[in-house]
Amino acid sequence: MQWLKLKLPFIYLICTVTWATAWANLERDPNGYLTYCPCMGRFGNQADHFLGSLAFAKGLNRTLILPPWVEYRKGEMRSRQVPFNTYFDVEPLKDYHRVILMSDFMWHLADDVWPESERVSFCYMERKSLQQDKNDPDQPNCHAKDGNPFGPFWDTYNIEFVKSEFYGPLHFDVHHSTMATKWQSKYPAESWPVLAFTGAPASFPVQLENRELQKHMQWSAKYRDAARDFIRKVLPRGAFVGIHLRNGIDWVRACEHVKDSQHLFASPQCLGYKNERGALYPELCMQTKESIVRQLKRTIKNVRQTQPNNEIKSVFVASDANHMIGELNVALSRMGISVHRLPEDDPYLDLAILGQSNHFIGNCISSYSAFVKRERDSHGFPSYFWSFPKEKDRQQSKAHEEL
Ligand code: GFB
Repeated sequence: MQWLKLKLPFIYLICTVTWATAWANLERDPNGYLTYCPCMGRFGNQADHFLGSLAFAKGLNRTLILPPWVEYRKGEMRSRQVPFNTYFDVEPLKDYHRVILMSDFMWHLADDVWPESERVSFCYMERKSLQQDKNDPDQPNCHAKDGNPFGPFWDTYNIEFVKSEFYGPLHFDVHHSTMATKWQSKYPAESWPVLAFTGAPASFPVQLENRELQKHMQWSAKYRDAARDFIRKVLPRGAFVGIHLRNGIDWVRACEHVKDSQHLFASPQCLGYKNERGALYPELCMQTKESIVRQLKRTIKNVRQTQPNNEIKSVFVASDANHMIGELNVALSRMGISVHRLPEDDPYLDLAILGQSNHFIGNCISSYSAFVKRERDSHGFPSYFWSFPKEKDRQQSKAHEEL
């Protein structure tokens, strides 16, 4: 008891300092805030959009409100919102720009900064509602909460909008023009403390200039530890290749668009933003099992020759549908290589492990693969893409090298 009496003032001091620090961090930003719904696509798309939104917030010198990740579960009508920091740490983002978790903003600052009567939704131009009776020609609207995930997203924080604002023709590229100044003069923070966007204020795929912001997206301790444990406890000792096989039915359908496009989803990551490294071709999107096995064996042999001290011992497969574990085990067993996957589907843990592999082969068109590629680039780890360069081009350049 005596011990507690002596310590009480000290405990009180610690609590006061911790409390004061927490609140000091939540002081109102006089430069304003930016919030948006990551309403397009799944994780890869949302991550691309996140990097652009982060750059945009910095360009406008507004604090970025970190949105939760929007997830879709089979059989559920409404999206689930998962707090941003479930997967990524908040602190490393602050090395680049001011950010605040959406829950912190809503619980501690919204009443003061963004009272219910002043919640305006921003969209480029009128966004028609799917319910015809809601569309009033005299009162065009963003219908920011119309449909899934739009409604469930803002509902998570009990946000209702009282008005709409159309920001066109302004856009989000703050790298190549005086766009940031235009936003600031049209929407000064004093009269527009919060800009709330119906969708992400960013392009898809991620703008070239914003790719490097990936280095500020660092996995939360939970995912870092889980990835490390899997690598240590399940994979055999030695180097491993991480591969991403994107082959679900949605992907088969998406790949049909290759024939009428210059670019599809994340394809600029290998072809270049102006197709400077070639035109789109079907195998870049969907590969045959034979070509996957061929490329994997070739990669392993190359590493054996060039890095004899760090021989590849295993392959880790991440996939949304067919992991090809049987086929790959048969094909690689003679090379003394085992093939592994997670026991249960976990898109985030798959990503975290792929990020740590010694070598990575991904799908150039997939924004899910693009996340891994950017993360690895930020660490200087090597990555390759399935069927890239094109088999014919590869043979030509090999013949050229041999000459
Ligand atoms: O991330 P995402 O936008 O990438 O969407 P793409 C694909 C989703 O599929 C991921 C799951 O967010 C995961 O939920 N998924 C994909 C995986 N690969 C894996 C994997 O290796 N492991 C696990 N566990 N899950 C495009 C979208 O997807 O697909 C387009 O960009 C469109 O918007 C198209 O929907 C059909 O870029 O690959």
